[in-house]
Amino acid sequence: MPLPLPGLTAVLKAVPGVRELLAFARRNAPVLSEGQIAQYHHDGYMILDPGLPEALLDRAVSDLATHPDVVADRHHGSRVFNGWKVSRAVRSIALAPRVSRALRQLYDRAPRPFQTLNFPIGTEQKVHSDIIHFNSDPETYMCGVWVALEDIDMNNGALVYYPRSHIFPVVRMEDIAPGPGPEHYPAYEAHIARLVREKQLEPHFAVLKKGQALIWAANLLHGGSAHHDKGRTRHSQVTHYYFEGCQYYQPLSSYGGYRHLKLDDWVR
Ligand SMILES: O=C(O)CCC(=O)C(=O)O
Repeated sequence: MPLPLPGLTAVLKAVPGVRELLAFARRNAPVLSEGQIAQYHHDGYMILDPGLPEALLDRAVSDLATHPDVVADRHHGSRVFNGWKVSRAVRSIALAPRVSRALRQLYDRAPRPFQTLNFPIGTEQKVHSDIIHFNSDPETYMCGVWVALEDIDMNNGALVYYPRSHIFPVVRMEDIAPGPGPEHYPAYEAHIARLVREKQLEPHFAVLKKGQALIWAANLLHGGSAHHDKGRTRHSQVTHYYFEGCQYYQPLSSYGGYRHLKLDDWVR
């Protein structure tokens, strides 16, 4: 005779605190296998399906469609900075539970999303490591999660990245220029381009289906590849995350012993 499990479940759920406990367990259930975690740390990136509803992805695009930063003077650098402040869909993507759980598994600390960027077309941004912009103490507790808001292929500006480049020594502006200031950025880009050439790094391209995400480690070299088909869009959202319990700072405006700290503007 089958056990009366449905009835038993209902009885258990009626016990005070059990529903909350179940919800907590669901929220914190692992989404990555040990193999996926090892692959991420070995290669410096992983592709994840964050399980975001298509309607949410479309809403993020339509919410920002008339934003002045992407309407007037559209060019490959066009982006909406911190669109989460005006679009609940952008915010929901940045706070996606599956992404948060995956990041917690990868870093063993709670992720803290600190900015969103929404791109209507490919950035064609030169190759760089995010550490030049955002660092933490302890180092490398930072990552980017790039979500395709439409299908991405080799003609509409796929993200380019270099697997395993995250294990190279961190390049600081002070290593290649007289100081950390942003005015030396072209020299930094030239240095990284040379590094890629000299080490004969093999580019990979984030050819992703709508809704897929690429997570990259803080020091992974990446950029935007050529957006060949000018008649197409490349809607995407990148959210940058730090992790709890660190000091967060911006190296390009940190001089000598002074650190330009990231203060309280977390995605929330
Ligand atoms: O989306 C892209 O093409 C580049 C994005 C990027 O490099 C970044 O967010 O750090």
